Parts: sequence; C-alpha cells; structure tokens
Amino acid sequence: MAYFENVSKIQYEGPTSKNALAFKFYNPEEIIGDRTMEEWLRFGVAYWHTFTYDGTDPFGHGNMIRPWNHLKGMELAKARVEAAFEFFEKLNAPFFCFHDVDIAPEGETLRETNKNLDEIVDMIEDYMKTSKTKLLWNTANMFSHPRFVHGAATSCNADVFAFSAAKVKKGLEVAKRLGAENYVFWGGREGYESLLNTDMRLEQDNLARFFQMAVDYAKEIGFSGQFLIEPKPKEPTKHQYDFDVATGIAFLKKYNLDPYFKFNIEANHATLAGHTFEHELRVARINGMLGSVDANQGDPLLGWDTDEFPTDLNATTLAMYEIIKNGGLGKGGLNFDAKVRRGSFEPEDLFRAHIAGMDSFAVGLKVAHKLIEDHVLDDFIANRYRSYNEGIGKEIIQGKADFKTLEEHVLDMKEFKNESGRVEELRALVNQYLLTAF
Ligand code: XUL
Ligand code: CO
Repeated sequence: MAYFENVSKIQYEGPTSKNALAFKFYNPEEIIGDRTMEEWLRFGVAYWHTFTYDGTDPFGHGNMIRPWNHLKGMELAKARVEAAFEFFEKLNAPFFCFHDVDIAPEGETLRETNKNLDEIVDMIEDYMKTSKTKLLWNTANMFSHPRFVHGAATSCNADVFAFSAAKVKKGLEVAKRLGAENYVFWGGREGYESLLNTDMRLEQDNLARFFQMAVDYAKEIGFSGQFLIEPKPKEPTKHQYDFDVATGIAFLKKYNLDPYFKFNIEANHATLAGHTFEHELRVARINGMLGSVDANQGDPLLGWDTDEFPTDLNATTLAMYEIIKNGGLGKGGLNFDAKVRRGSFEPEDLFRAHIAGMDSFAVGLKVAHKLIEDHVLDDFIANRYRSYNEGIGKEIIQGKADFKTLEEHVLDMKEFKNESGRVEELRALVNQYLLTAF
C-alpha cells in the first residue's frame, strides 16, 4: 500500500525546474571537491517531526492530515514504519533518526514498552535489509513522560535515574542492532528552574556518572557508534546544563569524558544560546568535536525553538564552510530536526519541506566549497594575522616571549599600526559567491 501515492521518486531537475516535487540544487551524484554531494551532506529524516508530529501547539489541536491518522497503538506504529520507508525511498534519504517513543507506544512498565519496541525494531530491521536508508542515530526520550518532571540523570529521584539508565541501555542495544552510526544525548530536562531547591553539584556529578555508565555499556556490548551531546539552552528548563558547545566541552573535560563524545549541533539551539550556527560549529571543530548536525533554523523574531526547515542560504553556506573545513562530518550527517509549519498540513508538504532543506544545504555546500577553493577568506585571515609570522609575534607563538621581553618591545612604541577588518566587504563577497556559484 502507498501512503504518498501522489508522489513519485524525487528527481534532480536543475535550478530552472518549476516542479515543486523535484530537487533544483541537490544533485546527489554531483562531485564537489573529493566526494559527491550525497557523501558530503548525509541527510537524515527526523522520525518525530515527520511521522509522529500532529501539529498540536499550546493553542490548538493536532491538524496534520496524515494517511495513518485513523490508526491507534501498535497498528499506528506499524503503519508509520511502512510510510517512513516509502518516504525515505521517494525522497532518496540516506539516513533517518528517532527517539524510542517515536517508533513504538509506551506500555505501563518498561518491560511492556521494550516489548513494543522490539516488535517495531524487528520490522525496521527487516525494511533496512532492502532499503538504502541507514540509521544516523537514535536516542531516548527522557523528557515527555511526567516521571521526568525533575529531569532524568539529574533527577532528585534515584528511581528516575535508574529508569533513565535502563532506557538508554535498551537504546544502545537497539542502536547496535540497527547499525546506528551515532547515539545522541540531548539534555531534555537536565537542568533546573531554581537554585532554591537544587543541588547543582550532585546533579552534574550524576549526569557524568550516567554518561560514564553509557560509555561502559556501549563497550560491553560492542556498540561502536559515536556518542553525541546535543547542547541546547533555555528550554525546557530555564538553566540547561548543556547550554552550548563551550559549556559542554567544559563539562566533558571536568569529568574526563571528552574522549568519548562529540557534539550534535542544532542551528536553532545555537541561536537560542545567543550564538550563530557557524559559531557553535567552529567551537566544536577547533576542539576536534564536531560530530553531527541537526539542520533547521529558528525565527529571529521569536525566542523559542521553532524548528523550521532550513532555507537561509547565508546560514547554510557558513555552516557548510565549517563542515568542509572539518573534512566532512565523518559518521555524522545533517538531520532535519525540523517540522512543517502548522499551516502546511498536507502530507505532500513533508516532501516539499525536505526538498527545500536539501536544496538549501546543497547550495551552501557548493558556495562554501568555492569560497574555500578560491582561498578568499583563508588568504584574508592569514594576512590579518601575519604579525605572528615574524619578530615578536613569532616569539609569542614559539613560547620564547615573556612579560619582560614583551614590555621591552612596547615600552617606547608610539604608534600601533592596525588595519581594517573589512567585515562589510567580506559579507558582500559571500553574497557575490552565493549569486554566482550556479
Ligand atoms: C529538542 C531536540 C531534540 C533532539 C533529540 O530541542 O532538538 O529533538 O534532537 O532528542
Ligand atoms: Co535536535
């Protein structure tokens, strides 16, 4: 049975195509530098936004028209798997991602939940035998159910800590079975509302204990996927422990966990933290910890996580710039942690939105690659810091300078010759590349 019967396989038709259900810029086989677009971009479909999200918002009921809406329980879960693999095939999506609760309904106990999960994972495993779509990552939802009201690994309730551990244990087993390339930890409710009732030190120590147990269990069962922390500030708790990449790095280093983790960087989380997407990617990259990306965008007018499909070409270009400089994402990919707007409620909008996102990142890839190939920013930056190539600058870099030699160098200096940073010119240059890359 076809769930999306009006949609056939999405093809690349080029920049002048007027077909809404075709790629204009994403041409999977096109070679960019040393690999194909498909190899660079490694797109993933987020199961939760695409197959379980019903359009509910704080003011209104679910309104998404979906071909599986009439079903319930395990029947619904199975229909979604069938629809998902049809969707992946038609979109030509190389990867997908899910939370445990996205794919199977929860039971009264963890034992019951795991039984449901096993049945659906069997089904997914069967589909994956013939599908080219692989699992980029899975994760455990440890934030929706009321038991997680005070957090999961940072809950004040040890039973909840134990429950969360058991959920991640199962998640790692599922990851191994389905050959997941990564396993993600987004903080969920790991944070706090008020210090008046919070033992911050204990909560953070417990979070580290939890991560260590996950590392140990992955080793024990031979799961070799990459562990990823997904930083996010502000929601759902006011103070999230994984606020941004820099905070995450400090946490991991304090507890000697840094060798086992990289980061899954989400564009909208970066902007909520008061950073740009490219800032978070750069911080992770220069620390050797850029793992994967949740490809979406926020709304500059709104202060929450709107999870929109990415269409801002300046942002995708600067993101791909970091990713190319990183040598690609390795085991990671670009997972569309993005949902269609409430007004885009037709099933076909799911395709249209993914096409918009994939084309936007294809443009970003092409433009960023050209910027790097032409050395435009690299040459500018190298020249900007040239004072460190000789004289006192070289001595600083080589560790040959100290406060006394530096004082001697400047004591009688009258003029400090600074040069313009030319930021407007560079922004216009990026625009020029954007407008001429195709
Ligand atoms: C929440 C978020 C999550 C994670 C996975 O803002 O981004 O969907 O990506 O738990
Ligand atoms: Co995310």
